[in-house]
Amino acid sequence: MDPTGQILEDALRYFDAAGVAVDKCVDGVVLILGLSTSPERDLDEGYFEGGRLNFQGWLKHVKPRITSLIEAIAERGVEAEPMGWWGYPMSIGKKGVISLKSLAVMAGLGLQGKNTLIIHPRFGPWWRLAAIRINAPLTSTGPVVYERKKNPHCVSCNACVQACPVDDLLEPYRLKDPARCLANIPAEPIPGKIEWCDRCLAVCPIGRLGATS
Ligand code: B12
Repeated sequence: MDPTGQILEDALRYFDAAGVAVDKCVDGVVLILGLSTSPERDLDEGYFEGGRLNFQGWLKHVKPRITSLIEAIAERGVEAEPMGWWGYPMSIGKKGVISLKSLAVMAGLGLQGKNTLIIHPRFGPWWRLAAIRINAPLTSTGPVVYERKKNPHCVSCNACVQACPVDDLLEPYRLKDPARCLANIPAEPIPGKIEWCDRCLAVCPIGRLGATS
């Protein structure tokens, strides 16, 4: 098996989906990883503590997988490192935004839906993305360039657009004003626990919350 195939095989031991993107903003190549989220394995579980965001779900479920995968790749003599915080780049870096959604499209893992999220054929929007930088000339698994391609699943559906409580998806496929999105709302009765809005995910007819691997 070629090095790309070997590393993808390693990745699929820990994640539900994996692909390679080649982005000029990144030295080396990017291994994009997808993991489904569910009430039993809630990757979004998070708290506000002392004004800071604590992503418990990611630490519990993604960090150990990233660590094991990097070890497996190192055993093949290939250098790899998580991008951002345990594979979750949070913000704009020196070389521009590391957009996991764009990289997932470039790696051929799926297309954005009208709710802007990458839709998985089985999990729908209920999966999260992570990235590892690999210092090896792996082959891209997708169309290489990011294209604004409409999702065939969304052609005759407008459920997410209609469900958004702040009308932020009126121009589908992009958030009109990201600051208006009610993504994370600190909630009661567990003080500080984030109660995700997630209405544009909940109404998506593709996949369902709880469909884990
Ligand atoms: C900042 C951020 C947010 C911000 C702002 C989001 C935004 N769209 O700007 C806020 C806090 C609002 C947010 C909310 C959510 N987020 Co968020 N977020 C991020 C983060 C850190 C960066 C995203 C970003 O700024 N991208 C740049 C923007 C400009 O890209 P974009 O939204 O795709 O916009 C492009 C398209 O609109 C496109 N476009 C324009 N017109 C058209 C037309 C067509 C036809 C097409 C196809 C495209 C297109 O052009 C834009 C520029 O390229 C990423 C992690 C990462 N580093 O990638 C997670 C990430 C995107 N979020 C994610 C999630 C899950 C959410 C939430 C569901 C909350 C939650 N439960 O976690 C909500 C969903 C809201 C929504 N409907 O988009 C996941 C998405 C996973 C997936 N399956 O796609 C990511 C990848 C995190 C992860 N590790 O998995 N998020």
